[in-house]
Amino acid sequence: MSKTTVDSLRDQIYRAKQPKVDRFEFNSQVVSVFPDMIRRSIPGYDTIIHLSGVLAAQYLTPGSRCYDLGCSLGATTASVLDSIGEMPVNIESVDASGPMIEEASNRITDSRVHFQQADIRKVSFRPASVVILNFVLQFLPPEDRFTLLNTVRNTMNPDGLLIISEKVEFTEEFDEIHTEFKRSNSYSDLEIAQKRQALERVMQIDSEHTHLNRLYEAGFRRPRRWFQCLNWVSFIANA
Ligand code: GEK
Repeated sequence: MSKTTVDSLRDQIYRAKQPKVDRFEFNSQVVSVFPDMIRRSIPGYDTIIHLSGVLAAQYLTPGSRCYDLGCSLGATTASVLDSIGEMPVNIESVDASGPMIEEASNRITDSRVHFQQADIRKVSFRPASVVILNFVLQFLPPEDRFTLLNTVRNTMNPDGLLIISEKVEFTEEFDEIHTEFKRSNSYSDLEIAQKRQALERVMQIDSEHTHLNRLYEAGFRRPRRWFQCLNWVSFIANA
């Protein structure tokens, strides 16, 4: 029913010294190395993606809907498909980047999945049992985050599940270990520094406290952390 591929080129985008480091964009160059880039940058990425599918499957029933917001190449979408077997559901996988959506649609062909190029702040949400935001809220302007979560909450089915994974503010110690993690994955200090510069102001992280409070205020019940690896965290909450 579905076809997924996970191959990717090695990320060398920031390997050479750049005269001027441009603002980071999810363009076709990033798409070509994305699976390699994200695995070498986010500790715990594979576990979060795998478990997102397992968690989603607990809440999906035949005919229900799941949103994968900021789906990139559809890793989370593929994990949900792996966990639900042949169950007939609707998966709405949304990303603002044209090159991401184009490549995701090549990688995953399953009649239950609908890929859409759109800004997640402008989606007309329909009732859903599961909504997943894996590493995307941190790319929205902070002032837009509450409105999105509140809209999602108000359109979800009662008791539905929200999964939200992010980099969060923790101690400098964890930041330093994260840098060591990237070095251990063969990123040089120049690559790490240039990528950090490119992401400045593009990716703005919150504290765990801000996340949990915002989820309560948006109307979610029992927001809770189910995973943490250094400064990377995943929360779940119920509608
Ligand atoms: C994964 N979830 O593999 N609307 C829609 N998409 C957006 C927006 C927006 N306003 N802003 C950013 N994006 C994926 C990984 S990556 C995380 C998510 C990372 C998209 C952007 O185009 C990109 O594809 C994705 O959010 C973030 O688990 O690269 O660190």
